[in-house]
Order: sequence, then structure tokens, then C-alpha cells
Amino acid sequence: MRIDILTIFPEMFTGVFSESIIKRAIDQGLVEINLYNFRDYSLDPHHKVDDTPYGGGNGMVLMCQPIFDCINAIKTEESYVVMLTPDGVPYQQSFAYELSKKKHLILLCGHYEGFDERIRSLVDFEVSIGDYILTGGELASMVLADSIIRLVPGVIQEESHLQESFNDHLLDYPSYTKPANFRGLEVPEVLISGDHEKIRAYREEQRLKRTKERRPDLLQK
Ligand code: 6GU
Repeated sequence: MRIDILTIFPEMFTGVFSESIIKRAIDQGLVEINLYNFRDYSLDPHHKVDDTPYGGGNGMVLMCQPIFDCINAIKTEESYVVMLTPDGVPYQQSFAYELSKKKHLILLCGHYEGFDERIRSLVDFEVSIGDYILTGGELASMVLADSIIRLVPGVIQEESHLQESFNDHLLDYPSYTKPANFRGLEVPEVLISGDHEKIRAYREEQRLKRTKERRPDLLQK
């Protein structure tokens, strides 16, 4: 899979993509990530990428030309263009699965007050990562890239994501590791019992209990 990220702050991404599972996925050639600074595509003598809004109002608006020219330069038949914007569709695990099947993703990060509305004509899907405002789409695109890359076949063991939260609308069960008694804090008996059927039932019950307590909204699904 190839992921191209369009941003005026490419340096923000260096740490995130040079550690841990994402780094290994890149090193193994399972995913290729390219950063494009769309400021480089600006035809303005001062490499301007934004301007004041028609009709007045606060802030600056990302203008069409640099983003149109950058996307048109990298887009192919196989590209799927995602815009990161607080007014997009709320992101969820099922989108991560869908997006992990694409051959080429283009993630477009905004800044300032927003995008010139005509830029949306280049976009296949608009995503928000939650009901709060970030200074830009960069952190949101890192969230998408991370959640998508870990689902690309070969990046992590398949079994680890088949069982995880949100696939069946339940939160995870509580986990423990050695020692069985840490400074008086005990591991539930059942987990040390060796009775696999009892353990399975205990975990299932815990998942339901947790979801009821913390995320009753998930049970509605
Ligand atoms: Cl995708 N962008 C910005 N700027 N803020 C957000 C967001 C995206 N998702 C939630 N807040």
C-alpha cells in the first residue's frame, strides 16, 4: 500500500513514522509513505497557500491552486483521496478496514479556517477524528495512517486484530501478567485455574460488564 500525505508541515510526521510497528511496516516494504508539501506546488511568488475568504470573516482559507496541482500530479486510477476536516464523517474502525484495502491513499491535511469549498470536488471521503477542534489535519492523518497500516496484511499477526474491541461492538476484557500477587493486588482466581472454558466465560462476562458501564452506546449496535 502507498500512502501520500499532503501537508504544509511535513516535519510533524517524522517521529510517528520512524518508530515501532509503522517503521517496521515501512522497512519491510509493506507500506510506502510519502510526504508532499503542497506549498511547493504554489505558483505564487511567495509560495502562498491561503487567502482571505470571499464575503469577509475571520481567518484564512486554503486556496485551490496548490492543492489541485499537487493532487493532480500524484493521483492515479487507483487513488482514493481522503480529506481530514472537523466537518467530516466521524472516523471508526470499520473505515480503517475499508481504507486498508486501498492500493493508494492520498490524505489531505487542512489548516487555518478551512478549505476553499471547490477542493472538495477532488475528494472521495471526508473524515473527522472526533468532536473537538485540532489546529490542523496533521494529527488526524497520523491517526488514520496508524489505524490503517496495522491492518495491512503482514504488519501485525492477524489474530491480534480479529478479536479486538470494536469488531463486535464490545470493549476488551481485563488482562494480567506475572506476578499473581503484586503488593497485595491479586489476579482473579479463575485466570490461574487452568480451566479454559471458565476463563472464556469470565472474559466474555467482563467484556459485557465493561461495555455496559463505560460505553452503553456500543451495545445499541
Ligand atoms: Cl480531521 N481536523 C481538524 N483540524 N480538527 C479535527 C479533526 C480534523 N478531527 C477532529 N478535529
